[in-house]
Amino acid sequence: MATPTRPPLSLAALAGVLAGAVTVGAAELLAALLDVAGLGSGHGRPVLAVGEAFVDRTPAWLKDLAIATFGGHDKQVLLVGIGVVLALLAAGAGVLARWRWTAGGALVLVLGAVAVAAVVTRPSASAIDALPTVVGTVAGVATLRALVGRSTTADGAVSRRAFLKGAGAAGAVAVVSGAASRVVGGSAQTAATSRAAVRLPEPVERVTVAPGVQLPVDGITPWRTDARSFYRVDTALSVPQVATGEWSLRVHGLVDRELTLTYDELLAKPLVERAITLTCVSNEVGGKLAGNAVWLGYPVADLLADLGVQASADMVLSTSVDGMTISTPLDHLTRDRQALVAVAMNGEPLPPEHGFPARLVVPGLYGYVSATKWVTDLKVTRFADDEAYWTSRGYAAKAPIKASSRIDVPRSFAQLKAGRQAVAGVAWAQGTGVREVQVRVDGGPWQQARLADVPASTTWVQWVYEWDATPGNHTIECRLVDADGTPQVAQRTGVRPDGSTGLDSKNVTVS
Ligand SMILES: Nc1nc2c(c(=O)[nH]1)N[C@H]1C(S)=C(S)[C@@H](COP(=O)(O)O)O[C@H]1N2
Ligand SMILES: [Mo]
Repeated sequence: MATPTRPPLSLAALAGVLAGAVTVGAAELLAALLDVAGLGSGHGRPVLAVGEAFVDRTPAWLKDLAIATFGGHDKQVLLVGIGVVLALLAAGAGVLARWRWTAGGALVLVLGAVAVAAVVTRPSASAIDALPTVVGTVAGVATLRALVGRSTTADGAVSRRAFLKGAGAAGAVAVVSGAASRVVGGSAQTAATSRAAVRLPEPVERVTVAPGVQLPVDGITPWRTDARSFYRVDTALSVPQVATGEWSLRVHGLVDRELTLTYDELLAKPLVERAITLTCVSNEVGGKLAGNAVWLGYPVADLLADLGVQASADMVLSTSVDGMTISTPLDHLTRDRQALVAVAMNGEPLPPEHGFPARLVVPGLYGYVSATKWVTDLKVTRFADDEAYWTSRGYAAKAPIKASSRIDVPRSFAQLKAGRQAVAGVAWAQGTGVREVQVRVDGGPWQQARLADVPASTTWVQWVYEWDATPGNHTIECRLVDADGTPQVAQRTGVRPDGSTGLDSKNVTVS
């Protein structure tokens, strides 16, 4: 038997993958240690940084497609994709190293350099955040060298055993460091502990939710959306974990007096409840990217009232801990006391996914121009001077929510029995409120649906139409008329640049 002087291809590829795993594991552990020591800024994790840099550069159409295809799972899909690409590249580095180890090592270095570039260009990252990736890359190169170098000794049998030993050791290092980084990365724990300790104050203004908000129709969207089923849209790949003790809100810019508010100071303000339906600009007609909750918070109008907002200002640029920027027309925030710096949702402190400790909630504007989660900074400014994240990515700077209505029951392609059938759903026109919802079958005359109660015009409203279904195939459509008497726009348009229009419809078969 010939004595191999190089490991077989498969083992070389495995060596590459293990070197990649050691790189990531070591970097994750070091990043977690730096964060716990208070030295890192929470941005030192290379895979997340690469993913977030990728999200920032994703063209809007691809982003829309990802949201439409994977919904709330778009992040997991992206991370799995990055993992697969990384594993393939790492295997490639192993194969290169088998040919010439410097070539394999160089590929690992290039990958490390890309990750470092992603890390240091994250908003609010500091130079020290690069350290974990640098150290991880060095560890990865060393692993590759040790594994490929070891098995190039003269005796094939011994070298294979030595390789497997080395591979086992590298695998163990990767798994243990990865697991340890989870344990050390206690920021999630600190944030969760501080959330559990929050005692919400009694609101000084309450929302009274009558039982009549909810129609007795099976399958209709509940009027109030549970936090767990509330849609989620954000660019952060890992949910920012912010403890109340480390949170503050700075208000500055075109104001006579700046202000910095701690969480305790915010909770000590007279807080009010508001029922507000949030809607995403990416929501297609008939889509599910809308949710309704009762929020508790401090009116932005009250917050700004004492600060002497200057006459030239026309916008508030809000920034979150994860670097998202959102521009909201000043007038929309101050003309009434509806817009909130919110701390709670449906009677509970905000869940981390929905912006704990605090977020903005503004009725009538799509989330990307209003609903900043994990908000820490409000800059009073002008549209002429500052541009927000999505505005520089092809979405409109100003985006009121377009009135829309949706059929929840029956479902598409439902098989129904002839006779009385409930057609029901929700409708929203947060600007004015919903006056009427109408239903038509097969393009016939518009028929009036019955509306449920609502505590405010800032929420969606449930509706139901009792349809006398006749045998055959039918198309059911709905539309709303807003409180000003304007019917919902029937013309179909896509979500970009400022929200979709068109009528929802369902095809059903009645027998
Ligand atoms: N920090 C931050 N806030 C954000 C976003 C984000 O990506 N990051 N997305 C916005 C968008 S596009 C929408 S539609 C709403 C969604 O809020 P939700 O996830 O609580 O439903 O949050 C807004 N606030
Ligand atoms: Mo959104």
